Amino acid sequence: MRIDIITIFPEFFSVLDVSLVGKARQSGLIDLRVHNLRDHTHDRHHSVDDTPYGGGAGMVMKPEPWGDAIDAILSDVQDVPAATDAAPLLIFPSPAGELFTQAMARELAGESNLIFGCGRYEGIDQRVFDHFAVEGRVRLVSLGDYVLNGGEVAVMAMIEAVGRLIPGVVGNPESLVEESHEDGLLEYPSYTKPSAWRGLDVPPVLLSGNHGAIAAWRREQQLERTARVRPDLLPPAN
Ligand code: JEB
Repeated sequence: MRIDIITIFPEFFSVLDVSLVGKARQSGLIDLRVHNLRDHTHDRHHSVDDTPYGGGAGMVMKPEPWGDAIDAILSDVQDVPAATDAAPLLIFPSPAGELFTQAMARELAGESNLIFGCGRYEGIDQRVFDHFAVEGRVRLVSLGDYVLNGGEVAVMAMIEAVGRLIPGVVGNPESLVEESHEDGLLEYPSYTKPSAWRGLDVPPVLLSGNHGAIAAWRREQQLERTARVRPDLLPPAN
């Protein structure tokens, strides 16, 4: 999968050199490129923002650098005809976007080419989304109902969630299926050695060797936890 990121803070993304995504990049499973939006400014001060039409607080990102940065990536992607069938998907993190979920992560993991645009200030001029939606595919996506200062942290979360679903990135595919949200419930609690620690014992059923009893206990824990912490995830009781 090829992933392009446009940002005014390219240094944020140095964390993607490490851990799982870092290994996937080294092995060639993920081709990740970070682009500085300021490289696509043409004025002396490399301006990326201006005051909002209609007034209001803060600044808005100007459309021209975004248009030029995205055009440059799109023509570069078209020059390298990989196994790419569909057009690249443009994703803009936004507090006004649709909610990012595990289901969306699965959809995105099936794409061959993602382009992430990281806004700052009060966001990006609406015409950038409208322009690229005419010919291409554009999605505004929100991490959740809280306010961030820009799209960078949201993009890192999305790349981590999508990256681990790409075949070959996570060592054990079983660990993908067992996890939170893949079956619509929260995870069961996990324990490792020692069996007694600071007066707290591992639940005896886990030491019993009775695999049926262990599976039943884990399912019960999942249901109890989900009902207590995230009742919204349970199917309606009627
Ligand atoms: C994403 C962003 C800003 C109003 C207030 C602040 C670009 N879940 C999320 N919360 N906030 C963002 C997000 C996601 N995804 C987010 C992009 C930008 C916040 N801001 C600051 C914009 N409008 C600028």
